Amino acid sequence: MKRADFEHWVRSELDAVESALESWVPADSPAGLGVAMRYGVLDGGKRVRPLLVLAACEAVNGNREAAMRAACAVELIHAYSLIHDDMPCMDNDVLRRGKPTVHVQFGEAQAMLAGDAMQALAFEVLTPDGDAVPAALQARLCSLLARSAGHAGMAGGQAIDLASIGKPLDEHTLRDMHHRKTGALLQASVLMGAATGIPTAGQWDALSAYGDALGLAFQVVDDILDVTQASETLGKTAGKDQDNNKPTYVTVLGLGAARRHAAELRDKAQAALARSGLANAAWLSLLADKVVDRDN
Ligand code: GRG
Repeated sequence: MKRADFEHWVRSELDAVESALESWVPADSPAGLGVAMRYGVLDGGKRVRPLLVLAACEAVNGNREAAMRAACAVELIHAYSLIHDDMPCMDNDVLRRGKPTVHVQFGEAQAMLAGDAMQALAFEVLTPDGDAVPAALQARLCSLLARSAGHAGMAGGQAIDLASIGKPLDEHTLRDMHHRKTGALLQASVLMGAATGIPTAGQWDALSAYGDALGLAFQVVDDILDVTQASETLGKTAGKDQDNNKPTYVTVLGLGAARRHAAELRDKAQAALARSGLANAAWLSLLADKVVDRDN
C-alpha cells in the first residue's frame, strides 16, 4: 500500500468525521451549552481515535454506519476528558489545540457542563433509532466505550495521575496508570471498529493486543514529545508534565530508553497485526507507524 494512498485515506476520513460531528453536536442547546461543546470538539486535534475505529472497521469489513458513530463517540469522550483535564481543579491549562481552553473561553461551570453533555452525547450517537446499527451491536459499542472511559479506565487512570503528583512511581505503576488513562480509550477505539464486523476470536485477540501496544506507545511518545518539543520551542529541557512534577516515561526510563521502548511497542503492535492474518489491515499498520513517528 502506497503512503500517498494512506494520506488520501486519512484526509478523506478526517473530513467524514468532521462532517458527522458537525451534524451530531448541536449548536442550539440551552444557554450557549452547544456553542461550548462545538468549540471543544470541532476543528481540532489529530483524531487518532476515530482513525483507529475506521481502520479497524475496514480491517474486518465492518458496518460503516456503526463505525462512523463509534469514531465520533470516542472523539466526544476524548474531547470531554481534555476539557475537564484542562480545568483549574486538574491541570489548569489555558491553551488546547492552539486556542484558549473551554473554561477560559466560557467559564468553569460551562466547561464542566460541556464535558458532561459530550459524554452523554457519545452514548446518544451510539444508539440511533432504526436498524442501521443492530441493537446488539449498539450495546456492545456502548459497553466497550463505557468500560474504557470509566472508573477502571480513563477516569481511574486520571485519579492515579492526580494522586501521584510529586511522588516517585516505578515503571510498573506508571504503566498501569497510562494503560488506564490513555491506553484504554485507544485500545477501545480499535475494538469498537473490530466489533462492527465479525472477526474470529483469534483476530479479536490480535487486534486487542495491537490496541494495547499502540495505546502505550502513544503515551511513551507523548512523554518524549513533552520534553523534545519543549526544548525545541522554548529553549529549555523540561516539558509541561515535568514542570508539574509528574512522573513520565522520560523521567523514569531516560530519553534514550523511552525512544527504544516506543519502537519496541510499535513492533509489538505490528507483530500482533501480522498474527491476526487480516488481509485489510494496511491502515492499522500505517497508523501504528504514524503514532510512533509523529512530531505533535
Ligand atoms: C478528566 C476523566 C478525565 C480524564 C483526563 C486524557 C486525559 C485524561 C488527560 C489528558 C492529559 C494528557 C495530555 C494526556 C497524555 C496523552 C493524551 C491523551 C494526549 C492528548 O491526546 P491527543 O494527542 O490530543 O490525541 P488531540 O488534541 O490530538 O486530540
